[in-house]
Amino acid sequence: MWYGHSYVGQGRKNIPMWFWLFALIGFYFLFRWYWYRQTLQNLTDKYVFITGCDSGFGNLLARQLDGRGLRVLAACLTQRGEEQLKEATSQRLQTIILDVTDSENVTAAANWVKQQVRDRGLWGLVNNAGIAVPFAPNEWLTKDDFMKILNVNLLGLIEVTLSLLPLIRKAKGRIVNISSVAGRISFLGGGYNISKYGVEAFSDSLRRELCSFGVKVSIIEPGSFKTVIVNPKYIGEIVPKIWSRLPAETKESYGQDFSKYFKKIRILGMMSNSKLTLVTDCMEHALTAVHPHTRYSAGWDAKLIYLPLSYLPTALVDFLIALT
Ligand SMILES: *[C@@H]1O[C@H](CO)[C@@H](O)[C@H](O)[C@H]1NC(C)=O
Ligand SMILES: *[C@@H]1O[C@H](CO)[C@@H](O)[C@H](O)[C@H]1NC(C)=O
Ligand SMILES: *[C@@H]1O[C@H](CO)[C@@H](O)[C@H](O)[C@H]1NC(C)=O
Ligand SMILES: CC(=O)N[C@H]1CO[C@H](CO)[C@@H](O)[C@@H]1O
Repeated sequence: MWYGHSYVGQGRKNIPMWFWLFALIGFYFLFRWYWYRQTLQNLTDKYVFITGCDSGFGNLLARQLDGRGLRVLAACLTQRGEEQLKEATSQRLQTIILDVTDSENVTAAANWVKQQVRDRGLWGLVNNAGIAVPFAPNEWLTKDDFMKILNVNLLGLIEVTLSLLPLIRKAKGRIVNISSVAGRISFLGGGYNISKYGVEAFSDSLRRELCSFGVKVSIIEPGSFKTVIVNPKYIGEIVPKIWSRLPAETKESYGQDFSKYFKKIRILGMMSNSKLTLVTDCMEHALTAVHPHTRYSAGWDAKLIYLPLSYLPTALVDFLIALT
C-alpha cells in the first residue's frame, strides 16, 4: 500500500500535471483543426442554388464558388444583376430571375433547378436574399412595413426552402441560411430583426428534422457589414418620409430630434466590416467541408460584442444598449 502510493507520487513528479493538461488541450485543437479542414471530393459535380446574387454576399459567394469549380445556380432579382454576374463568371454558372415573394416565381425556379440538376439532386441551397428597410422605432411603423420585410426574409426563404427540399434530400445536401447578429439581439424596431429571429427558429427546427436524412443546416450570423442593406442614405431620405406620416401626438412624444433614435445604427455603420469575404468564406466552408458547423459568426463585432451580449442577462443587455 505504502509503496504503491509512493510510486504514483514519483510518477507525478517526473511528468507534471500541467504537461498532460497542455498536451490534452493541444491535441484537442489539433484534432479540431484537422476535423474541420477536410474538404469534400468532386466539388465540380455539385450544384448550389443561391438567392439574392445581384450584390453583396450572394454575388461574392456566387463568384467564389464558381472559381472553385462548383456548379452555381444563381438567382438574381434584376436583369442587370444577372448580366453583371454572368460577365464576371465562367460558363458553368447559370442564372435565373427570381422574386422570392412571388409563389409562382418560386415554383418556376424550383422546376428550373430540377431540370438543371437532374437525378443528382441539389447539393446546396444558400438562402441569402434579404432586405433591411424600413426600420425605425416600432410605433412609427405599420403592418405593411413589417410585412414587406417578413415576406422576403422569412416567408420567401421558407417557401424557397420547402420547394427545394426534395432535391436537397436526394443529394443529402446542405442548407445555409443567412441570419444576422440581429437574430440574437434586437436594437431597433422594424421587421428585419424579427425576420432574423424567425430564420433562427426555422433553421433550428429544420436542422433537427433533416438530420436523419443526412441533410445539414448551417446558420451564418454576420456582424455588421458594408453591403447594400446598410445604406447610409436611409436616415436622410426614407426616415423623414416615415416621420412625416406620423400623427402629431406621436411626433410630440418622440420629439423633433428623431436622429437620436438612429444613433445606434450610425455607430453600427461606423464599426461595420468591409471585408465581405469573412462571411462568404463561412458560407463556402458550410458547403464544401466534410464537417460543417451549425453556426458561424462572421466579423470581429459578431464574435466579440454581439455573441457575448446575447448570453448576458437581459436586464444587463438592456442597460448596455441604453447607454449607446
Ligand atoms: C468522385 O467521382 C468519381 C468519378 O466520378 C467517383 O468514382 C468517386 O466515388 C467520387 N467520389 C466521391 C467522394 O463522391
Ligand atoms: C419570375 O418572374 C420574372 C418577372 O415576371 C420573370 O422574368 C422570370 O422569368 C420568372 N422566373 C421564373 C423562374 O419563372
Ligand atoms: C433556414 O433554413 C431552413 C432549413 O434549412 C429553411 O427551411 C428556412 O426557410 C431557412 N430560413 C429561415 C428564415 O429559417
Ligand atoms: C443587433 C442588430 O443587428 N440589430 C439590427 C436590427 O435591424 C436593423 C435594421 O432593421 C439593423 O440595422 C440592426 O443592426
